Amino acid sequence: MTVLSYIGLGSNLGDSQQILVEAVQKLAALGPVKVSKLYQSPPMGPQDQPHYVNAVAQLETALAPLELLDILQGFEQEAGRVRLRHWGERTLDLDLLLYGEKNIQNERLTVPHVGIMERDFVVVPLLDLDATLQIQGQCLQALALVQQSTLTVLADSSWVNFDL
Ligand code: ROI
Repeated sequence: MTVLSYIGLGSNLGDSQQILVEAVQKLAALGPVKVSKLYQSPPMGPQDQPHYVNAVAQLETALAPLELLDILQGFEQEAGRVRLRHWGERTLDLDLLLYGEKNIQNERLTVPHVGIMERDFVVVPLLDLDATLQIQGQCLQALALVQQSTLTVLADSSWVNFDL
């Protein structure tokens, strides 16, 4: 039994686009992966930090949520994850946004991810992957922040080469 999981990717330190490419290539070793377009996004949080590069990946997986979380945290460490301050700049963030239709709440993990509906840098790329996506009965497409998006498209969904 597999589920479709959605993973948010963000970086604003180092060569952010290359860091996201390498993260998605590692995800692709776990199972079938699709990616959203690649976006640039103004920082949510302190404004005196660089813009973020953001995307979302869809991973079809048989891994349990906490197994997947462990792997994502391993990938963050391998990318030399640096986090300078709360809501500040970071080398690589991999957030487990959605795991099928499941609601999960424990000490390590909240799914759907907290704040998902308020973040255009999550909602807009999710809609690239599934334009009909609903979260707890709410159509993402209908959210005001989709129309008022602050994102800039850096590349269409061909920004990762999966043939390596
Ligand atoms: N802001 C943007 N634009 N993109 C992110 O990925 C991001 N990640 C974060 C905080 C610091 C909340 N701000 C962000 O963790």
